[in-house]
Parts: sequence; structure tokens; C-alpha cells
Amino acid sequence: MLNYLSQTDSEIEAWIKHELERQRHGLEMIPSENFTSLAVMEALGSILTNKYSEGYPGKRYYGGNEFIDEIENLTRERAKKLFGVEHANVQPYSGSPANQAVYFALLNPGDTVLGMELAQGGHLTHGYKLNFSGKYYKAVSYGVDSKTHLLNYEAIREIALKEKPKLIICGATAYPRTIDFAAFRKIADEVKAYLLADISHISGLIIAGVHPSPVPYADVVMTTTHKTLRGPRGAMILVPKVIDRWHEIYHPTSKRNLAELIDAAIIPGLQGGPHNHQTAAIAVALKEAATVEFKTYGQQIVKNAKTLAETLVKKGFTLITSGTDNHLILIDLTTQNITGQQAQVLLDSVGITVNKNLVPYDTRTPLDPSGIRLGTPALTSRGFREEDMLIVGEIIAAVLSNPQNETILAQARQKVKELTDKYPLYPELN
Ligand code: DSN
Repeated sequence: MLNYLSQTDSEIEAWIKHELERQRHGLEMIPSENFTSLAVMEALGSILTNKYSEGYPGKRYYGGNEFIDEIENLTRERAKKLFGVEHANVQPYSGSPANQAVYFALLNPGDTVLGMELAQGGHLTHGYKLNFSGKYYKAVSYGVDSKTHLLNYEAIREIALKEKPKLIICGATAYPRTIDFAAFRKIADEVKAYLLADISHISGLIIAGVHPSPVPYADVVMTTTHKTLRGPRGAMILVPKVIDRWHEIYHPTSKRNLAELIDAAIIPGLQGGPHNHQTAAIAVALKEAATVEFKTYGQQIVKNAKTLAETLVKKGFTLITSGTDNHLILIDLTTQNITGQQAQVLLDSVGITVNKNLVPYDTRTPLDPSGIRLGTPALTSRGFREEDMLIVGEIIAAVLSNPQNETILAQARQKVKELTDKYPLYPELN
């Protein structure tokens, strides 16, 4: 696998091998992580990284782009077909720059944006005060209901009516339930706001048909490509309809439609040369995502998450919203006598990787919050099914309930080994 690196840089070779073994022998349960195919990695590690191609297919600032143009066009067409949209920009380096580009395309500094509060499941780029989105725009936020921890669309509507945002962002990083994109559209229409759906976490589930699509409702859709979509790190900005519904109000003098505004925001607005190796790898992932097998994969992610949630509830754990509709679970450890940070370290010690996470209305801090966030996309890529998730749930419950019990921790390590031996990861790599 690392034939050349082994001859030139044994230090980096060694660390990559360590990381491969860590991925192989642990249970990867961070909901935003996944394992790409070797074909995706082959495109990502290709000679395409050598080429500059600022601009877009047919309109580049450098020569020698005839094959890069074919690759980018193919990627765009695959994205358009898979998500059913009129335009796709496949150049964003990752999710945060992609959201930045959407802001840059649609807003002026100081305009009001309404997004989900980071501490209640949103994202840094949805208006967090220390992020560009909270510094250069007037960011207001909505959260979840204090009792049910569900999105309360009437409450969101009231905030929108009061604040009159120009952009509403829906989408989350720690919300275990289905998002009602139609309800967001209604609110956006009432206040004449653009609607951005950030589907980074759930785009693979949408393709698999296990979460509704925002395409009929949103003005712009953004997704990263490396989460449930199982591609390389990267992002895409999708424009369902290029005709701008608020053009006369917000861009009366511009001749550009929504697709052109987005493209101009990426380059020359924010980025230089696209990462062509990344674009090609996204194309490979999109082809994989268009298969029947990928649909089955997405369905299995949700089945696995539901089984895990049920197991944890049976073992007495408190889950935010009592369960899940998607790929992730948020455990509230408040009554468990262990913090999120302690739980993360403890689970790491038996080979289970999760991330500490604030729970809604948390009284603790982001670096040592009351919760942990778990997900099933990566384990499902390995082949895990419901019967395996039941065991995973039992291991997690036993470990978190007995943090000092060395016998139970040793048993947990053994069970993790049995599960990872059952589903070898990247057996082709040496
Ligand atoms: N870092 C991602 C996540 O873990 O959800 C969001 O960008």
C-alpha cells in the first residue's frame, strides 16, 4: 500500500500504518465519519493533484485542462442526477468553505441569518458567535424545545417573524430526528428568506430514501461528501432551481441567477484552484451512491442506529428524544455519574471511538459536556447488522456503568476484538 512512502518517508509511513490499525481494530462510532472505498482513495491519491484549473469547465485560466474538464463535468452531472437538482458546484474544499460561499453569494455583511444554535445541535457555520457566520452577519438562532428536545417549528416561525432573516439555515450535526424541510420552506416564504439546507450529515440517508429530501423546498442545498455519503473529504453546493425566487428583492440589479451567484462566490470569491483529485474521488463516490447496494447501505445505517438506541434505552440510558430516526444517537449522561469527556476517554480505552457532545440546555461546558454522540455509518460500512449493534450497545452500557471495573473493561476489549475480527476493514491493504 505504501511502497513509495516506505522508501522516502518512513516516519509518515509508520504513522499511517498505526492509523490503519487503529481504524481496523476499533469500533468507529463518530457519526460524521465513514470508510471510503479503495476506488475513492485511488482517485484521491492520483496524479490529478498536480494540476491547476482555476475557473470552471470550458472557462479555465490555465491550459492543459481538457481532461480535468471532463472529470469536473462528469462529477457535476452525477451530482445533479443523484440529487435531482439543476446545478451542482463540486469545487468547495469542505463544508465550512461551502457554507461560507453560500453566505457570500446571497448576503451582504450585516444581513440577518437564522440558524440552529451550535449548543443545541447546529454547526459553527450556522451563526456561531466566534465563527465568520456570527462575526460578519447578524446571527440569530433557534434551538430545540426544552421538554421534547424536538424542533418546534412554531417557535422557529416566531423568531423568523421577529428577526426577518434574509437566510434561514436548516440542518444539524447532533439532531437525531427527521427534519421537516417543508415546514422550514413555509417559514422562509413568510419572511421572504432564502432557505439553505445543510444536509452534510444525512445526504447518504436522503439518497437511500430513509430521510426526506430538501430539494423540493430549499433554495440551496449544501452537503459534505465524506459522512453518510461515504466519499472523500469535500463538499458540494447544489441548486435545486437556478431561478432565484427573491431576485427582485435581493439582487435587482444583478443579471446572475442562483447558480451563477454560487459559482462566482466559490471562484473568484473564496477559492483558487479546485482540488481535482478530490473532485474525481467525489465522482467515484457519487457513482457508488447511485447503486442499489448504497440504498441498502443507507437503510441499514438507520436500522442499526435504531437497534443501538433501543438497546441503550433498555439498559437504562437517557437518549435525547428517546431514540433516533437517522444515523445518530445523543446520550445524556447527566444521571450516569460520568461526564461526556470521561465517557469518551473510557470508551476509547476499550476501542470504541465516540465524541463528547453538549446536550440541549446543557449546564456543562463544550470541553466536558454532559453527553456523547454516537453514529452507525462507519460500522455499517464494515457490514455490521442489527444483531451486532445489540452487542455494541451492551458493551457501551457495561463500560459506562462500570468505569472502574477492570474485568468488565477487559471483557469489553475482547468483545470489540471479536466484532472487528468478524468484519475486517480494508483486508486488501497490507
Ligand atoms: N465536524 C462535523 C461533525 O462531526 O458533525 C461537522 O462539521
